[in-house]
Amino acid sequence: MPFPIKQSLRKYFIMGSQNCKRNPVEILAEATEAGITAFQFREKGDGCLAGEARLELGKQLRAICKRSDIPFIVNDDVELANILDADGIHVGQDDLPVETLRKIFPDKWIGLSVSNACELANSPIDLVDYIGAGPIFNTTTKLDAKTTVGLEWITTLRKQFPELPIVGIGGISIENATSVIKAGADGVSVISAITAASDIKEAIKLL
Ligand code: TZP
Ligand code: MG
Repeated sequence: MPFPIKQSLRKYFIMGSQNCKRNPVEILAEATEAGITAFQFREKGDGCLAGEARLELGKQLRAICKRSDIPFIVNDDVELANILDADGIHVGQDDLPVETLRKIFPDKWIGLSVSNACELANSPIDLVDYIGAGPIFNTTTKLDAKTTVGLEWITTLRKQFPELPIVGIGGISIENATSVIKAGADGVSVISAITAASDIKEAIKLL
């Protein structure tokens, strides 16, 4: 993995076509020009693409990341991560176990969502490259999001794992992003702060 992980987590953009009111390829192209530091392809939820259409979009988004030299991470799909030659895969607590994933992908980044102490206790943190902590704030983007955990969750994780790459997620906006960093996160991951912005470049600059 040629990318420095903590720097890559700084402005981590997550998107699938279901999050977009216009062409996701254009949105990602603008976002990379504006300085996002990593991208996750998360084609998931109401209205998402499947099959060939999903793969086709994935190929285009992958190509943009390659051109812009930022890591391309696939959400929760081993086959897609393989086909698209992703730099990493991000999974939740109910997805394929990290132990299994690590065997499949000795060299790819593995990101794991961790939302509370119970999940943390059951997570093989030594096998993951970073964790996604949240939802920090209320979000309407993910309908089945877990209970909002607040900035305290980041503070707690940071105390316990001084060196672990941590990215905050959930309801992060231009207005509250700094508080996430101050609480101890290495970066912020956002969907709607970018996809719903009237001026994507300005939004990313302000983030
Ligand atoms: N996981 C926890 S909250 C969330 C995900 C994928 C959605 C984040 O979207 P937004 O629009 O940045 O709140
Ligand atoms: Mg998942």
